[in-house]
Amino acid sequence: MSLRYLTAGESHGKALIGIIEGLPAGMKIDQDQLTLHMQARKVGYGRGSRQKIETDSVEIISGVRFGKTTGAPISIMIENKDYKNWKDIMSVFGDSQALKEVQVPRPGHADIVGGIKYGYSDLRDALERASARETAMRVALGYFAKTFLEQFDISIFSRVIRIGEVEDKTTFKFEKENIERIQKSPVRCLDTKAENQMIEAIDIAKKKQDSLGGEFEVVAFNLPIGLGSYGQWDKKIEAKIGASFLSLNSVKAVEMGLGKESARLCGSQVHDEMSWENGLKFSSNNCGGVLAGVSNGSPLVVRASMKPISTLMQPLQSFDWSSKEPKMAHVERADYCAVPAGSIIGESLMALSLVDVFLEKFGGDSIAEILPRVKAWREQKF
Ligand code: EPS
Repeated sequence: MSLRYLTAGESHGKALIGIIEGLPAGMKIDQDQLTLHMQARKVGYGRGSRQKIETDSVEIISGVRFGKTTGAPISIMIENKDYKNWKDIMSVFGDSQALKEVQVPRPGHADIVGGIKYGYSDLRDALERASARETAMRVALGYFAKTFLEQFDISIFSRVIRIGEVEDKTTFKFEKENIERIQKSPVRCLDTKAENQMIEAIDIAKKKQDSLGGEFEVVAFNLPIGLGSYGQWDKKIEAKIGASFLSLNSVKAVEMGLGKESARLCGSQVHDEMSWENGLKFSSNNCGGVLAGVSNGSPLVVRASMKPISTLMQPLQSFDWSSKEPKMAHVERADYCAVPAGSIIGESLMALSLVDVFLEKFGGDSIAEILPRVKAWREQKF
């Protein structure tokens, strides 16, 4: 693995912490860009009130000096602004006896498996770390990965293509107008008709005190051919992307290119025809930019499906963790739909996976060392 990263922190604890290691020296880091990058995950129709409390400002602790990476591990911190309201409940020392413990696990959440696995009496110990608050840190780490890729003119965009039953069937063309349209949309949807229906679907779910899932698409443009490898299972781009996207809270399925649809079609309808015109050309991109674990120069297209949020204001049937008597599930403040946020997180996950395969191929200690290597690779003649 050429790039490693770790996160720590609880949803209502003092802060989230992240470490990213493997990025070269000499990369320009801009605090304003980082702040802007963090805002996208906080917005989106269907979010709960927590986002009004958090600022998600990132403090860089190490690995950056005078606005440039040094090549040392980068460590960063995001303070949880909500912590001041949870100081007693999330206290590092003392005891929890006097506090109200979470005793009724929510169907679909980590509460019960965490409780059994770690032997907690207060199920809050499970939900605090399992919470999607952690994704704020992965997005912050993703800023460094995206910034690295931008040095090589690689850009990553995302959009929402489904919320519940509502689907946006348009294809995404890499055009400024489309990108701006998605960025302006409260549900990050390209098609205006679908956007209105998605908003309506979220409103209905909220009214019914229910939640909604959906699907988002992440696309990376201008990747060089030859990233990843079929030489070993864990070196394939699909393996890295699959693991990373499936590790995102609520994600239940990940597809690349035509994805599941390819199972229904004949080979002649699926495989992208090729030609050589001053370089490799494909007549379509059903494979989603990857052949046998290796990038083929077409846009890398990934779609992920998210299940609905598991905290329901109208709770489902569960049981009391101490008495084992039936009881309705624990209710706590939550989002109604987090798919627009999911799409933003997906961009960072994609960036982190791609930097890993990129460094495996072109790795070096400084940007200055890597740039000519990539240029020469891109310009080679066959
Ligand atoms: C989450 C529950 C909500 C979300 C949270 C993820 O938090 P709270 O319980 O404090 O209302 O807002 O997501 C974030 C805080 C975030 O920044 O994304 C959960 O249970 O996963």
